[in-house]
Amino acid sequence: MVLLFASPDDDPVAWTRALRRRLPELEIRVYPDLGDPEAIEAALVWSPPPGLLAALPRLRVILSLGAGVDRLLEDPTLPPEVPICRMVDPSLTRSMAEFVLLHVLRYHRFLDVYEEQQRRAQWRLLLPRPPEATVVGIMGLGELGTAAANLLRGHGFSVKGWSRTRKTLEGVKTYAGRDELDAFLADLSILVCLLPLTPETRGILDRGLFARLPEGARLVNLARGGHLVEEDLLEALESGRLAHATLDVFAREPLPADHPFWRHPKITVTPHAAAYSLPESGAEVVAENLRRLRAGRPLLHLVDRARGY
Ligand code: NDP
Ligand code: OXD
Repeated sequence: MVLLFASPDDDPVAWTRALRRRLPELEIRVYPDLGDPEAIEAALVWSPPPGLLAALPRLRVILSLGAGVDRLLEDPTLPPEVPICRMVDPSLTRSMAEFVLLHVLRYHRFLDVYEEQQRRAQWRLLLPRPPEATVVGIMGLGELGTAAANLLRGHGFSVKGWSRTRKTLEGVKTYAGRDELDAFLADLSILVCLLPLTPETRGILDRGLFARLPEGARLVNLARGGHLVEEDLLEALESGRLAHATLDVFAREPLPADHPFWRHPKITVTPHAAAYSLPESGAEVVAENLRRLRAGRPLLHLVDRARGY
């Protein structure tokens, strides 16, 4: 079988090595060296150029190097019948949960306030609170949201979660659907977004939602830039409705150098760095799906195109 690897952000050498260890017979071609496109049956991709996958006439599976497949689905030329599998990998899940904990701890221990005080050379102690006094709400209780919720709960935070369909998670107050969104938001200290970007969730982090959070809440968006209405965030920070925001994902990536988020005193910017798949563990997931494809067995982590995730 021939696999095409195409990603501007992942190391083709490390992935090729890790895949070959598991599937020695696999031929791997690295974009842009396609060779004969007719021979390619599988594509392992992150942000492939639009039209690339449509140019592979015998493609049987699209394996996403990312957990989110919104960019893939935006390509109007995407072959409609080819199954898409997204990345679900222990190293990705662990690194995301760790990143959520990091930012929740940062807010819980007032580091954003102390950074601001440092800029003014102000020495002022804020009395620490116990973790259960900080209420963290996670939008999206899938692979990543569930792991983050469990890690936060283990640390003693009060955790709430919101998803499309109802979930039961020990020690986590769960809410489902738009009808329960207000109750989910009402008492949050920190809102963490881990939703997939779909037509239903695009622009969900807007003025209307911020108005339903307690005054002075903090926002952590680690999902997609398209979830956030940027002008509404700037307005909410200006008015004090939100005290601070941490953003890892943006409508345009890389974030343009002249974007106001870069220099905003109440925004922390990271470069889509929240979570990553280590080739060693990610390759195992990919190899398992290629074995399944060859054997005609059901593929893992299939994307429901109609749902958008
Ligand atoms: P999953 O598909 O496992 O989980 C998605 C969750 O979102 C599910 O709980 C789902 O509900 C919920 N959801 C979807 N649509 C709605 C809706 N309309 N209303 C309420 N809840 C909804 O995804 P992952 O956890 O693996 O990944 C989530 C996202 O994280 C990715 O799509 C990607 O955008 C982002 N990501 C960001 C990274 C980074 O480095 N910044 C790295 C990896 C991922 P239900 O369970 O009911 O279906
Ligand atoms: C993503 C990822 O979907 O990096 O953002 O996996």
